[in-house]
Order: sequence, then structure tokens, then C-alpha cells
Amino acid sequence: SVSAESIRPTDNLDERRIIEKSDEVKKRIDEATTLNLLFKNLDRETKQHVVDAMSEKRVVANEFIIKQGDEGDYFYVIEHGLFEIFVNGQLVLEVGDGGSFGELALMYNTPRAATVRAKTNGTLWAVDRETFLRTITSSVYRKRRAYEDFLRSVSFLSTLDRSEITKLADALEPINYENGDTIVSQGDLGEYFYIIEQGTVSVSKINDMGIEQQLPSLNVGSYFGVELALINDQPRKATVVARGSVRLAALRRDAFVRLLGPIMDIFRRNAAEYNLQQGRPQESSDNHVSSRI
Ligand code: 1OR
Repeated sequence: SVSAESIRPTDNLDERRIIEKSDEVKKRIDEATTLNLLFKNLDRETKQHVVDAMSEKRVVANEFIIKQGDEGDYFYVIEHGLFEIFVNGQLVLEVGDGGSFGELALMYNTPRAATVRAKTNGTLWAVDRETFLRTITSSVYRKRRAYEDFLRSVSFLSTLDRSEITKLADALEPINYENGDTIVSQGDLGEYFYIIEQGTVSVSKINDMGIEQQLPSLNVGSYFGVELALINDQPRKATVVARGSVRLAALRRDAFVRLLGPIMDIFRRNAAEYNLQQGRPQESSDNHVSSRI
């Protein structure tokens, strides 16, 4: 159900879509979007544009929201409810409150990559294609430019083609750490995979005998945190601490599976031999991962 829809011109003569909302509704949307990656990089004003344009969509259990192969029209943020995502008829993911879906077809101008069905009744906030392109996509673009060159220099990513690198750049989240900060702790469950963009991290591990072992440190272009994707919910196998200031590019588990699934063999092969692995920039491409641990 869409309430009080109106289209008003903006100051700069752009057609800007504005659907009036009460403060209470804006607060609900704010809560639903605070943790969402696509909203993280938006400045206040841009986020306001997106929120203004959102229309509420109530759905009932078993309703289809998106059909794979269709043209993209809306991007959806989940206020509440559970949604099942199917690729070629196979259930691949379930998303809930604060999650979102439907960005791929809009961002890459491709057919819908998956089918999305409501598992429960729920409430969605829909962002139309035009608003999405004008706001979220342009902010994604800035981040993309910031990451692409770096990713192309990372050896373990060397088999990815241009469009795969672009999608990876879009999904990465920058995170900074100061000297001494613990990034991952052995035994914890993690949601992120990391690539080191700047700086050095030290790696240590408590072995089966209960003795702490120092492993070689990792630097720019190395990765860690692959446990989360190789086996579901496998705990961190080592502790990683920042040495000096460190900048990481983090990838959430679901994006990791979607984007690095095709090169999972590289991780698997190396994890069989080592607990952590690293690749380095500017290496020959037939050796994707250097094996210094
Ligand atoms: P869209 O516009 O293509 C379907 O419409 C949406 O489903 C898509 O954007 C994503 O937002 C969402 N593969 C493709 N689409 C996915 C996936 C996915 N997960 C969520 N969506 N995979 C699941 C990754 C865990 C890859 C399966 C091989």
C-alpha cells in the first residue's frame, strides 16, 4: 500500500520523487537502513532523497516480490519479515529485518538474478529505479573507483574478470584499525572476510597443545577470515591484530559466497595446507596465492 504519493520538482529542477511520511515512519525506515551496506556510504542529504522516495509495500506470506529474469524496477529494504531468495529454483539465502534485495538488476542493468518470495507477512520499503540510480548508484560509483585499481593488483583475484572485480568493489566495506586492535579472535564466529588494503597484521594461533604460535604477518593484498565461507559457521582459526594503522576491505559472508564463489577452490586448496593464506599484489598470475605460512 502506497500512501499520499506525490511528485514534486526539486530546487535544481530535477524531478524528485517525494512520498510524504510521518516522523514515526521515517524513524522506522531509519532503523531498517542503519546497518544496510548500501546506505552506509550515503551522505545525509542523499539518504534523505532515498527515504523521501520510498513507498511502503506490505506483503503476505508466499507472495512473489521479484521473479528471476524480469526487468528491474524497484530496490527493496526489509522493515520486517523473512524473504527467501531462489536462484534457478534453488533456495540460496534467507534475508530478514534490515536486509535488502533487488539492487543487482538496477546497478548493473541486467535481468533479475534471483527470485524473491515472502516467507512470512512483512513490510518492505521500495525505492524506484530512477531514484536508486540517482542516489545509491552514484555513491556506489565513487567507492567502485576507489577500489578497482587495488583489486586488480591483488594476485589471488587475478582470475576475476572486469565485471567480477566491479561487483566485488561494490560489495566491499572499508574498515580502519589502530595499532594493537584485535581484528579477529581465534574461536569467534565471524561474518566477514578481509583483504588488507593498507598496513600489516600479525597472526597468532593457540595450537592443539594449548601453546601460542606466532605465524608470519600478513600485508597488503593478503586475505584472512575465509573460515566463514568454507564451512558454515566455522570459528576463526587464528587471532589477527593490527600492527600500526591498518585499512581493510571487508566482505560480508553472503557477498563472499556470491562474488568469490567462483574462486572458492583457491581458498579451499590453500586452507587444506594452511590456516590462513595470503596473496600479494603484482605477482605472476599463475600463482594466485603466495604460500608463506
Ligand atoms: P536482483 O535485482 O538481481 C534479485 O533481484 C535479488 O536477489 C538480487 O538483485 C539480490 O539483491 C538478491 N545471487 C543473486 N541474487 C541474490 C543472491 C545471489 N543473493 C541475494 N540476491 N546468491 C546468493 C548469495 C548468498 C548467489 C547464489 C549463487
